[in-house]
Amino acid sequence: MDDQNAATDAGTAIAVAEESNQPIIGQKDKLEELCVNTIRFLAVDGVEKAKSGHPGTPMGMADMAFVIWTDFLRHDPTATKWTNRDRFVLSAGHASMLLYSMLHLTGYSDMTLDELKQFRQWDSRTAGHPEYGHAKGIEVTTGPLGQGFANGVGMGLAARMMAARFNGEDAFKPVDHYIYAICSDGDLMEGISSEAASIAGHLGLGNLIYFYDDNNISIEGETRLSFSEDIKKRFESCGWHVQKIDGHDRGAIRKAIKKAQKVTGQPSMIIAKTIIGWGSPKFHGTARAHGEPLGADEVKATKESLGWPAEPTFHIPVPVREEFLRKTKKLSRERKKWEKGFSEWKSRNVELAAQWDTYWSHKVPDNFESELVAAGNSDKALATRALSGQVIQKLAAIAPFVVGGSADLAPSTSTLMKEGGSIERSKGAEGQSPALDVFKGRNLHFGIREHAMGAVLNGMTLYGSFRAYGATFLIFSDYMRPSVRLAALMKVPSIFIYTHDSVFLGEDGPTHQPIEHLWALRLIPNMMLWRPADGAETALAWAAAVRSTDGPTVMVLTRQKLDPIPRTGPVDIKAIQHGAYLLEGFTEGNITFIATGSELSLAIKTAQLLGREGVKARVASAPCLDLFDRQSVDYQNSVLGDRKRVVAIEAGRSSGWYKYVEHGALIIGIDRYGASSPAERIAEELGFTPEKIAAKVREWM
Ligand SMILES: Cc1ncc(C[n+]2csc(CCOP(=O)(O)OP(=O)(O)O)c2C)c(N)n1
Ligand SMILES: [Mg+2]
Repeated sequence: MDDQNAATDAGTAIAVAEESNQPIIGQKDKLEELCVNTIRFLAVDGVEKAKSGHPGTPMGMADMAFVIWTDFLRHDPTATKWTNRDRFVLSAGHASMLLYSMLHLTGYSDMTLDELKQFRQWDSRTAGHPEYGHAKGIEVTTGPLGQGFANGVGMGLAARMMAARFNGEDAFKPVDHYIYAICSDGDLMEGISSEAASIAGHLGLGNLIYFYDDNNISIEGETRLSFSEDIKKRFESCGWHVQKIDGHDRGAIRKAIKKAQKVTGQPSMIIAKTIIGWGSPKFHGTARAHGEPLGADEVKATKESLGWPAEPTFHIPVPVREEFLRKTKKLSRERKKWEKGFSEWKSRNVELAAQWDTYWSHKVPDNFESELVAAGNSDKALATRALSGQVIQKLAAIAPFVVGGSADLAPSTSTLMKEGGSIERSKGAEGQSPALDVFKGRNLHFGIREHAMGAVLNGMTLYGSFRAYGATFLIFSDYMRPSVRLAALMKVPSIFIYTHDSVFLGEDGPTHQPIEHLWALRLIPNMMLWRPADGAETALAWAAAVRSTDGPTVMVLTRQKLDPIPRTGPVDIKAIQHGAYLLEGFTEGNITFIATGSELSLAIKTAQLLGREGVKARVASAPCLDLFDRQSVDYQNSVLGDRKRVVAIEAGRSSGWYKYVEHGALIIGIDRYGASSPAERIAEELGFTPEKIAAKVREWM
């Protein structure tokens, strides 16, 4: 049957089902029907008990989930970090009961029935949306729609890059798995999915097998209210392989997945027509089924209509439990087979095997920090973006698992690994997906797609083998804030590089000049923001970023050149790692300057100027306030001194500094938008010169 016929057929079948509301579509295998209804009613009961959640979507997706998880998804609940497992991303994360039920039914030990009963309650593993880290087997979440779609692309890209590195001539291929995802109308309405689909299609990520839960419903009602594009054409035009099926026909789902698996040079989108709230006599096919409990009467009616016992709730028939475990066991045998093949592969490929371990362990040399500090050294005035570029070249040499790219700004962000090779289509083959070999490259080209870049980085990082960075201008961090926040929330150590970090970028003007961004980013909990002032601080920011295991790093770098910070003798690595520290030669005085990044040399010059007038000032550099916050109060006091006698200087919003000083202190920030002009004039106008600051200090004193 061709796609068009299949779709028409699906439409007819759905119409019939809607009419009769009998489970007549899909294979009429009784046991399977029982399994699928178990998934449905776990969601119904979970939401009912919590009095909150989304029952209808799991009810509609149950057939897809059942087929994916029991016939295809190679996973082993006893080895949840198996590197070659298939990944499953529930991009429509509001359907979280679906995922929790699958984890429970397939035997993930920490997803007990009690957890299902604690859906959406304090401290349960079954949060409203399935966050990474809450329970084993949750690969990634989407609370904000569209993110999961793009995370999956990052996982697919990482898998391709690993395959290029390790699937050689040897008959055994260590990397040969898929990324399965289910996304929804909301995911596809969000722009991020278009960006991510565009990248995935461009790169021909044939390891992606995505389902679109095409149920015509979102919160406000039918999608005809706001969504009418041709999804098939949209994805085809992005280079995807697209199929259309009836999402309740398990035979069709199986066939479609098999077909998708054979398409190796294109990502696959399977558009599956489904009915939200399938089985509910009153609410099926309506927005009512989306986001509220069915209510006692409708639960009763639904159970009756599908021949399900009203009691007990959270009912799992014995044959269903057995069937799930039997099928999961069969799938997990693949792991044992893989382990055996892999250990033989290791003995045949000793050198590659050692590299493999480095990728997955992120092992760095013992003297990692000092090697990077040496690489970041410069006697001349250089921008911190350029110093970061020097450090990146060193990382390229000593940390093979570090990869990254930029949203079309690599020359400006200085993030290119010079010897890294680039993941791109070859010249003369613009219409074709890149060959696997190309994925050996380390430089990624995200195109001008910051939103997807953030989420792709998170997906790559979650994949496990890479420490990935993405770069753009600080102003455009706004375009990727949701991903930065999710990385922090889920403790994912992605690395975000933001250059052109202040009004001193100059002539591009206020649309490009960050003002509130430093504090806006610092407000995100569980994230380290570094704004280094010289090569040593930049190097240690990188070291911390690469070593982090429990949260993202944001690195904020200048466009303009900065005078080197006077340091005599070896760099005091420990001091910098405290996040803020007093500079040597500036440890005595009645007032304390504290500054970050480009304003540190300004603070030094001002202190020197005042020094000539007999005013002694201390100067503290604060490259990472998030780290400084973790130090003891005694240490913090030792740096800040009398908190009323502090002058804080930073080219951005001033308000955040009141966390560190008492009222009466002097904060020199920028609480207006910038202007288009050469940087020197901006500094003059906004009072960021030693003379202007010294004048303010004199007045304040
Ligand atoms: C970025 C973002 N905006 C809004 C929401 C709130 N929200 C959650 S589900 C939903 C509707 C989703 O419709 P659809 O994706 O079709 O899911 P279905 O109703 O079919 O389950 C909305 C607006 C969200 N989670 N993320
Ligand atoms: Mg929908």
